[in-house]
Amino acid sequence: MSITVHFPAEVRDWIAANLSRGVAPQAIVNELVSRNNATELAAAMVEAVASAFVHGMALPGDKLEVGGAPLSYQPEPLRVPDGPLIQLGERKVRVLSRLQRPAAVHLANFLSADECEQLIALAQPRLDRSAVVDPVTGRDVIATHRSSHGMFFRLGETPLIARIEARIAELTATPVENGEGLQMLHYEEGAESTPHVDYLMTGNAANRESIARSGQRMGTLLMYLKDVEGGGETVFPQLGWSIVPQRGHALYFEYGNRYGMCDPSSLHASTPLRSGDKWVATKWIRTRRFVVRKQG
Ligand code: PD2
Ligand code: ZN
Repeated sequence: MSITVHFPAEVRDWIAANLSRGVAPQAIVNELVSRNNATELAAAMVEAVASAFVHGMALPGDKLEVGGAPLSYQPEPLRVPDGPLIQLGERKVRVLSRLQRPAAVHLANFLSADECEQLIALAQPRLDRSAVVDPVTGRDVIATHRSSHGMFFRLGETPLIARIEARIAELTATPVENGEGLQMLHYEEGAESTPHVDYLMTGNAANRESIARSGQRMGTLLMYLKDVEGGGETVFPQLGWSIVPQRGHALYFEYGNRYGMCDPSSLHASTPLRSGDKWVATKWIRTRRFVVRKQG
């Protein structure tokens, strides 16, 4: 049996702040118990906030169900058409494999060799250390989970980018405008991307504002622009699945469902590059039109 209790906003925000700082959930429960909360209630409050973080959802409101079944992610089928070949404009893309959870498809011939080379040539002079939004402060910082160099193109910045973005929109059945600017990543020997999810965690104000502007991220398309010599594989550690980058191939995975939850099984990484270099273009797709944050 479950009961519904009042969940004071200040307690919820205090739990959120501690989880964001990396305090262990059990330590937060212990602290709440030492402040005269029942153990079951303390555990339910921490679980509710932690579950919202893990599933990329808004923090709970002022009512909390104690003793109910925990929320879990309900997977939905990928938006990508069935079959071994997908016609995208002029291009026939070949399906190499599909996965149910996270919903994913591995494709060959998504980009031509010439398109890969042109993307690299356009990005090369504009590379910088990869910057991300700091999960705690919300400011732009150098990504600590990534030791590659990167840059972003604006939406439709060149005819080539516009053509590729139209292809992505057709593959994913989402409007071009829902895509963030194409991100280019260049990994050199030793560079990696440590395990992370691409959807936005709701523990900081910058991410919550970004979700309010553009909706949550719901899918990622990784386009491999070059074969790798050793290492540099995209891995899903919870599945033990690894994709070896090959020029022109792409990996598309979705992690958002109709209930606004995100799939924690989409945790992924890029293993350290052992030799040569690696080039990847990433398109993150939102549930609504992507609105660029005003600098200020
Ligand atoms: O380069 C990759 O394989 C990779 C792995 C994980 C890229 C990203 N994440 C990303 O751009 O989000
Ligand atoms: Zn990623």
